Amino acid sequence: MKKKIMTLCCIHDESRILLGMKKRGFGAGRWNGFGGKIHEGETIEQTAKRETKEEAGIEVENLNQRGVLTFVSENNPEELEVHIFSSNNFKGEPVETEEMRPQWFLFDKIPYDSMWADDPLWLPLLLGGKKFEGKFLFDSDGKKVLKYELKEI
Ligand code: 8OG
Repeated sequence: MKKKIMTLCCIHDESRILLGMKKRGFGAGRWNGFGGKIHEGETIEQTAKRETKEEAGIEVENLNQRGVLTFVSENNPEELEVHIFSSNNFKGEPVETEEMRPQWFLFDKIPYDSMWADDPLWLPLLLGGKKFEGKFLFDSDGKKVLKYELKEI
């Protein structure tokens, strides 16, 4: 199976998380953290920092490694391996970019209905300080989680 390595950076403090509305491409119309595909010659941490700068205009410091989630879709031979990071520390002000429109959300107002279907399963673990790993099988249009395994590590 072909594997694509990606990052996702969740920036939060004790009560709020910074999400971006994806304006184009894969996941458009959904709120998400910031991230994307690893480039040749980059470390995963470099990818996480570069993508967050490109998508939200901020420079992340102190990345914390929180887990690896694997996503497969029915009828798609490609597997996505997403390395999840968190940070509560960045330089600059979040700005709207061509790719994303950032906005802060209180933890009890997280817009799960407009996020990937797996997010309500693992994001509470991340916000609760946990590390985790998991694997999710999506239906072919990427809307429903058909099967999953998730554990704290
Ligand atoms: O480069 P591009 O914008 O296509 O990257 C897609 C981003 O979306 C990348 O940060 C990884 C992330 N992502 C998935 N699947 C899922 C998912 O199921 N949930 C969340 N929260 N993010 C995902 O590729």
